[in-house]
Amino acid sequence: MSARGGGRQTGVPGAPPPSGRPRVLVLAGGVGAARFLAGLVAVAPAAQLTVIGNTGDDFKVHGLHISPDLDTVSYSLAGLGDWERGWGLRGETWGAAEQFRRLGDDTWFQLGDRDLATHVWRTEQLRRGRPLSEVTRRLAERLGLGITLLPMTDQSVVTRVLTTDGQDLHIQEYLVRDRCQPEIKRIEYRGIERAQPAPGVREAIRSADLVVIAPSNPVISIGPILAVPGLRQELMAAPQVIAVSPIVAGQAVRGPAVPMLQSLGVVPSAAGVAALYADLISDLVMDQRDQELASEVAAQGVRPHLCDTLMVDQAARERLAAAVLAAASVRPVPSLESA
Ligand code: FO1
Repeated sequence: MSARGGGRQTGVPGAPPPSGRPRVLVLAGGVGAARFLAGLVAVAPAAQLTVIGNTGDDFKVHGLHISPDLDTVSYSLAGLGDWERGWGLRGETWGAAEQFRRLGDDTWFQLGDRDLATHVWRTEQLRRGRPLSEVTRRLAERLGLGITLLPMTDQSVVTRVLTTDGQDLHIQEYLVRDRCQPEIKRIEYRGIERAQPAPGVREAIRSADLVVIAPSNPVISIGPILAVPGLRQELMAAPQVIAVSPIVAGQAVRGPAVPMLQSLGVVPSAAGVAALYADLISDLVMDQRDQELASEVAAQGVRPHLCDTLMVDQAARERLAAAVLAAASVRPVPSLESA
């Protein structure tokens, strides 16, 4: 059975939380999380929503600090995101990229003109000495997100991919420049031992009625968050942690989760995801196409919930978010419905 029991029971299973406004915390990477969150805010407008975002993908381009996962979540909740591409802003233009190219700068990591303004603004705020958490709070406020968005840490943590041919790549070099081609030997979260949870992160976990691990890459999106010293223990004491599997029928919905899970010796399946999170989660929302894996998930002490997890449009995003809330036994659903 799973080690999960819920150390800090703030709600009676099945009953609405005492505050009336359920506090839902989501651990988020980029595109998958952004899609899920767009569904969640629509079906749970009364929830007090906090998102802890991965910063292991953060990157410097043209001297600017880019926080891709925080931006993907922000843009999508602000209604500005490009759903087709998955990252960046809708209706973007690329004049600055053209000029960078003329000037001889690398342009494999593309920054659209409007997106560039976010990075210039963030970099200047950081230069003035503000921590990333403060800068992210201001950005969320100015974009009118209506949720609390927290980076996992204010310290620099960089996800690096060590390859079998001896390369040591920044995650963006692996993902974007090299199109996930190099064979992975090991993945490291460099700097993680010095990282502290950003202000508000521990408090958000301690006060959450429900924690949801979004359908993000377990290795490069959720892994760095769980590796911030102390956070895994905090999460183990949360009343209920539910994950959504990003693996459907042995394939990642998007991105290189399959070779990354394999590099950890984890089977790339919903059952593998359940095994990876088994000490944290009580429930796994997994795709109905993986029905035959449900008993394997249950054998790990994790309750399986089957539904269509492919978020092809807003209706599908909302259906998945509703399925997650329905799976929650510290139940935020009644008060959400009456809101
Ligand atoms: N992904 C790409 O595949 N190509 C790009 O040129 C690219 C640029 C980019 C710029 C800003 C940003 O916030 C994200 C960007 N992404 C790009 C997405 C990003 O590389 C990854 O999808 C995430 O880091 C993984 O969650």
